[in-house]
Parts: sequence; C-alpha cells; structure tokens
Amino acid sequence: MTTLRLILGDQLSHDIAALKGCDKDNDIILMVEVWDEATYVHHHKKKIAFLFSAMRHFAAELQDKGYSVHYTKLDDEKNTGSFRGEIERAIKAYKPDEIIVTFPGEYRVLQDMIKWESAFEIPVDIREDNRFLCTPEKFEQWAQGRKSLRMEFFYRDMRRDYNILMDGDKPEGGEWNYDSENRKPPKEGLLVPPTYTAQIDDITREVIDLVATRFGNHFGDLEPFYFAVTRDQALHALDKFITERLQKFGDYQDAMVEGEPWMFHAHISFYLNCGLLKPLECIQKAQDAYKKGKAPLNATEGFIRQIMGWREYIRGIYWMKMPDYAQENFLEAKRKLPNFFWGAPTHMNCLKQCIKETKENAYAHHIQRLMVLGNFALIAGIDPKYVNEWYLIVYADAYEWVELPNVSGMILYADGGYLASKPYAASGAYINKMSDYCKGCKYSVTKKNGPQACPFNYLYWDFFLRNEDQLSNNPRIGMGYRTLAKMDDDKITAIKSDAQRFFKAIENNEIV
Ligand code: FAD
Ligand code: DLZ
Ligand code: SF4
Repeated sequence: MTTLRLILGDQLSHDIAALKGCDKDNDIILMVEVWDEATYVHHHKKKIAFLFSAMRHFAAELQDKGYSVHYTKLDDEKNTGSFRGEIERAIKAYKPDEIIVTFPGEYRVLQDMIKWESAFEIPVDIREDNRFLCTPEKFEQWAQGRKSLRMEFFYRDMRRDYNILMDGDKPEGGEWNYDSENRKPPKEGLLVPPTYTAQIDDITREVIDLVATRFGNHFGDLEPFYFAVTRDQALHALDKFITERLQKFGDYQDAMVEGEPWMFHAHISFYLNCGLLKPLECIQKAQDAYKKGKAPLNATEGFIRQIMGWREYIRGIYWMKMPDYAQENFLEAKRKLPNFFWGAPTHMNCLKQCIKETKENAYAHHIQRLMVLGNFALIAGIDPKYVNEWYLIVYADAYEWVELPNVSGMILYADGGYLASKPYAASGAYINKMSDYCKGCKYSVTKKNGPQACPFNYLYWDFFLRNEDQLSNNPRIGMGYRTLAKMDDDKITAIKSDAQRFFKAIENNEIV
C-alpha cells in the first residue's frame, strides 16, 4: 500500500500530522513550489525566498531521515503551478491508494482540498493540525453562548489547561495580566540587541536567485536575507530572544524607535507559522527563564499571552467565522490604499518609517502594525479588502488564518466589535508618546488643524464624526463622543475640511 503525504509550505514540522504512521519504504512525501501560491497575492520577495528555502531544507532533512520525498521546484519543466496539478502528476507517477494531508491554514485551500477525494477518486484524509494548542472545535465550544468574545477569558482558561504561570489554581504573582506595566515609552539611548542573522548557504542562494528572476516585480527587498531557514537556526533565534531580549520585552512592547525595526520583540512569528518552531516550546522556554530569575514576570506573562492567548484566539475566530468574516465591512469603509503603502513618498514620518522597514524586512512589530499602519487604515476609512491584501502580501508571517482577524477584527473594526471591544483609533499624541517619529516629521503633532497639522489629529475626529451612527452607543468610546459634543461648530468644520483636503490629496496621488 502506498500513501501520498502532502506537506505544504507552512507545515514544516517533523511531527506534523500528515507524517504520523508513515511507512518509509512505501510512502511518498510530496512537497511542491507552485506559482499559484506565490502569486494569488503578490507576496513580498523575502517571504517567498524564506518559504522556498525553508521548504527545500526541510525536504533535505526528511530525505536524510530516510523518507522518500518528491519535491517539485518552481522552475521544474513539468511543474503545473498548482497544488491540484502537482497532486495529479504524483498520482500518475506513484499510483497511491490514499492521500494524507494536514488541515491547511487558509479557508480557500481547505475548500479545494475537500474536493480532491471526488476529483482524484482516491480517499483523502485531512488530519487536524496538531501544532496548535486549541482545536477549532474546542474554541467553538468555548465561544458558544457568549454574545461577544474577549481574548482575556479565553487566555485564562488556556493558562489553567496547560498549567502555565500558575501558582496552584491562582495566576503566578496574583494577576492574570501585567499589561499596565508594559507601556513604557522609549527612552534616549536604549540599546537594542541585534536580531538573529543566519548565514546564506547554497540552497538559500539558489532560491534568492530564483525569486529575483521570477518575482522581480513583487514588493519588497530580497536582500540582505537573514532569516533562519531550518529548525536548528530557528531554535537559535528563539534562544537569542530568551537570553537577550525577553527581559525588556514587556517594558518596551509598545515602544517604537526610528531605525530600530526589531526592538525587544521575539521575531519568531515567521518560524512559528511555518512550523519550524512550536508554540509550547516558546512558552516553556520563557517560563523557565522566569523561574530561573532571568526574566521579570511582566515580560514573561506578556510574551506568553501573545502566543497562548492572542495567537490561538485569532485562529479560533478565523475558523469559526469563515467564510463570512472575509466580507465584513461594518464601517462601510471604501477608500483605496494610498500609494505610499507601496513605497511612494509621504511626509508622514511614522508611516514612512514603518513602510520602509516592512519593505526591507517583511516584518514590522506589533505596535507598528496596530497603532501606526492599522490606525491610519482605520481612521482614513480604507476598504478592508485592500488592507487585508496588503498585510497578507507584505509580512513573512502572514497567512490568512492569522492576518484576516488581526486586520478586519483588531484594526478595522470591520466585524462590528466581535473580536475587539472598541476600535483602536488614536491621534498623533499616542504615536508621539510611544515613538520618536514625530521629531523627524514635516507635520506638527501638536497642531490640530490646518495644512501643518499632523493628519492623525484631524482624521481621528473625522473618523468618529463619520461613524457616529455605528459607534456612538459603544460605552468604551463614549468619552470621545462626549468630547465631540463639547466642540464648537468652527472646530467641527475645520476637522471636516482638513480631512476632505487630505482625502482629495491621496485620491490625486499627491504627496501627503
Ligand atoms: P512578538 O511581539 O515577540 O510576540 C510573540 C509571538 O506572539 C509572535 O511571534 C506571534 O506568534 C504571537 N502574536 C503576538 N500577537 C499576535 C496576534 N495579534 N495575533 C497572532 N499572534 C500573535 N501575526 C502573524 O503571525 N501573522 C500576521 O499576518 C499578522 N498580521 C497582523 C496584522 C495586524 C494588523 C496586527 C495588528 C497584528 C498582526 N499580527 C500578525 C500579530 C503580530 O503583530 C505579529 O505576530 C508580531 O508582530 C510578530 O512579531 P514577533 O514574532 O516579534 O512577535
Ligand atoms: C505562502 C506560500 C508560498 C509563497 N508558496 C508556497 C508553495 O509554493 N508551496 C506550498 O506548499 N506553500 C506555499 N505557501 C504557503 C501556502 O500558501 C499555505 O500552505 C497555504 O496558504 C495554506 O496555509
Ligand atoms: Fe506621524 Fe503625525 Fe508624528 Fe508625523 S506628526 S510622525 S504624521 S504622528
């Protein structure tokens, strides 16, 4: 009996479900680089190079372990360019009795997979993805009967279930969440350790050349390339975070500094999401550092909450709410994405820096994604479909299961508050407090109106004015509407006219 076992580009784990029970003498492992996956959105060049190199290294590791791997490279002459086409070719070549796959990370791929059994007339076993800490079924049970969901309660249950940072049945230190200690602005002369940098080997070099030739028109810088592409390297990157950055992760979690793209974050999302790292090992390493007195509780809890709480919660919402979630647009936002998101010039220094770093690294840290880029997309009323496409393209860690709820739910409030209790709208004052971007900006963050004023200031109020019907009855933003009610007519007129001038300028592709 021969089984064809398909491993996708974001399933690079040696204990992935599709490999369980593999008969090395008879079974074939199929891995394919396909044009369709690299171009259904035009992924960042660095993201494609990262994934193809990690796939090739993973295939070589499997071969070393004695598996028979059929690997299709992108430029193989007979490559059909799609999962379906490649499976069809493998069926002809190996005549398998069964196909085994692991549950994919995107709804569109699952819809295709579900049809393979009838299309190929071979049993297809789609196995649960064993790399997550909460199954979609368990999440749905947790969510059932709750009117609105809150990550915090889900996270507490996960801490209890996995006995992480627990002191008996109480949270370690007495609190579940130490976020109030995690909002320090950056101070002058903060020394940020460099991020992990891998050496380029022959496999990665070949992939970089391939991506340069075949995907030259995609957004983003291909080189310098420094991502880990094997599990060993990814484990080094994780250890480097635990020993060099975790200490300050909490304190400076929300801080942004010009020229410091990495700050004290972990830079492991790309490795976690493609399977090179496992969530529980990251959590346990952080917990061990805390127990040995090498990391404070606010940092350890904050880091663990991101992985055990947010990451699992986001995935639960995705699978529970798809396919409708992708169409949500509660605020009826319709504007196109301004050209500066693709690198055209802008005078807004915060956006310029975050987009420049995104282009260079296929990475921006959470607060840049949320409070600069996302905040702008929200208050400028950009259509969720364009914002989702952008985030899915530009970040090396982006797959729809994690990108879509973060964008539509967390930043755009497109789901009407299902995921987040209020829109994360902020004026320039927040960006000025948490970063040094405003120092180098053409606009004045203290000016509220007029051509010199920081656009975030008037767009913020214009956002609340535009969306009064949908938002004014939300108790968590009542304060904003009470402030608006006290503004005189001249102030309201100035806000609206500044916003109109700004929108007109971006529509005309003027530099704003
Ligand atoms: P750290 O800040 O060091 O956090 C540690 C880990 O926690 C991350 O590696 C990640 O696995 C997890 N994590 C933290 N926050 C979240 C979150 N909100 N959702 C899911 N996991 C989280 N993350 C992605 O992995 N892929 C995406 O496509 C993605 N898109 C995002 C879009 C927007 C608009 C926002 C606001 C956030 C998005 N995030 C996404 C979440 C978060 O920004 C990234 O996980 C994080 O910046 C990755 O960098 P890091 O590894 O240094 O994370
Ligand atoms: C993102 C991506 C890219 C760029 N290329 C491939 C590929 O050639 N082969 C592959 O198996 N996977 C690729 N991926 C990851 C898939 O898009 C991902 O597995 C699906 O989106 C499901 O999560
Ligand atoms: Fe951004 Fe406004 Fe500060 Fe300029 S002044 S960097 S636009 S927040």
